[in-house]
Amino acid sequence: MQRRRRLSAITALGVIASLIVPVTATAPPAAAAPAGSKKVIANLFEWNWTSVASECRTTLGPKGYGWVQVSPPQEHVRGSQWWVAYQPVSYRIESRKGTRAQFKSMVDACHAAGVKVVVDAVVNHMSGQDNGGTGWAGSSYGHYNYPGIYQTQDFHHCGRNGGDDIANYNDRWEVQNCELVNLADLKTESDYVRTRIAGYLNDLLSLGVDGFRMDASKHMPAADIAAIKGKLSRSAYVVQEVIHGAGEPIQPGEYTGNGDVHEFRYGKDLARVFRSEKLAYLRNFGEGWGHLPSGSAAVFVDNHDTQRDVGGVLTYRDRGVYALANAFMLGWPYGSPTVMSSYTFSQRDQGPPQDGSGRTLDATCYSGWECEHRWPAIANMVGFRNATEGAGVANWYDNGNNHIAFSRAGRGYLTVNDEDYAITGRSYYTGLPAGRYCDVIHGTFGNGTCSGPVITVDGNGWFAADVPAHDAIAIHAGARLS
Ligand code: LM2
Ligand code: CA
Repeated sequence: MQRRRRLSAITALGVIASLIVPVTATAPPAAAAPAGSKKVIANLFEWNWTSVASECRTTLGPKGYGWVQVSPPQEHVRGSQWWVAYQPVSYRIESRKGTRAQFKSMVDACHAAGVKVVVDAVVNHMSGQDNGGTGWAGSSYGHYNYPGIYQTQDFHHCGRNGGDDIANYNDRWEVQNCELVNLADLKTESDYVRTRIAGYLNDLLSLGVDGFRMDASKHMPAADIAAIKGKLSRSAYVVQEVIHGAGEPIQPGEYTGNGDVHEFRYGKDLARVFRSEKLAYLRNFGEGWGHLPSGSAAVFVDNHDTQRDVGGVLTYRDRGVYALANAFMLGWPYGSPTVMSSYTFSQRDQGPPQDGSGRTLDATCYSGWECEHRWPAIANMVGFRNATEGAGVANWYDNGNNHIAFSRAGRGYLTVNDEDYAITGRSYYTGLPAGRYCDVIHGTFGNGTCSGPVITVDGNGWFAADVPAHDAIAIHAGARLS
């Protein structure tokens, strides 16, 4: 068993093939998680609605993801780049990703699969086109004129920096009242604008949506977001995008009263630990590192912005190490995790695979689309997360360097070896009930069987196993054979 795994685990390039080999999720859920305990979000960035619907049915539901995050659904400016979605032209649910009807069927399909839907809501601004134009669905618009929705009096004109653009992030007023890269900045302090935004969000709620990722939240005062939230027709999950900047006046902590807040330090710090520091430092990762309180933090290894930053976070390009970082995130009980799912790109602005008219093509995993959320080490760790929800960390071990291990009291155990050498001849104290557990990093559990190595925990809570270089072992109560 060990030899087989080591052979499959290491390639000439040092890439851990076994961590990233595609899996087709035909198995039933690995763990029977209690209701409401499925908190992991899959961010299917730029997937079209029909592809999201089928992914909910075939993979997200079966693998135990509780949520899917989808890209902005409103009408947007025309263009092949991905970021056209961040330039709204109207609030019609009509985009390169699909029609209103397709959106509605997607929400229904995801719900039927037990997956809730969080929508990327772009409400700080409209387009950034000086000359206006015609939107995806045919609406004509000007930079500060969106017929029937917003006119010039609904936008900020901060009168700074020549073109009204934000330049100084050390100035709170400027960050919230000037323009983010020329995007027409809405007067979110006005009751009319708040009502209009809430109208859009309520329309989405009427289609069954369960939550919102509030784009560019730092550029709206927390009180404006609170006022918009107060106009919603029912409660919804809210996660706000507030990128932490050291020393800046606007801090992520200001927004926790409205809901969760993205903790951007998490992915940055995790990348630094994996690239150039020691995994041993992770023993107090999260609040111990000055990050947001766990109950308010929404975390991710990378997102659609940070994966495009130069020299930044770990991404799909890092292959096996990226899988290990996600396995750690899912195993470690800090914050609420989102798993990124990308299309392959070679240039920052490059849009998703699309047809001649700009319509997004169906997502095809491992060809044009990375589908990180299906990588076995990541997808199977969602079951680990669900099975260990609420259990604290116990039995931390580290070798002072890049080999760590910990249990999730009574429910699971994860060991990550990011050394350049295998760790052999060791036993691990798990505190778990005796039994035969599926190593979900290398095997999928279903119908009482494991497609990979089986780990035997003895009557005293110990198991013996070798861990190859840059690899991991994970076992949990939801994937126990006997
Ligand atoms: C976000 N969060 O706060 C999104 O996560 C991020 O992806 C968005 O930027 C941004 N805020 C605005 O919603 C992206 C992209 C930009 C792009 C904008 C608008 O990163 O590059 O800007 O969307 O589409 C592009 C051009 C920029 C131009 C602007 C307006 O790159 O040069 O500004 O359009 O035409 C003159
Ligand atoms: Ca603003």
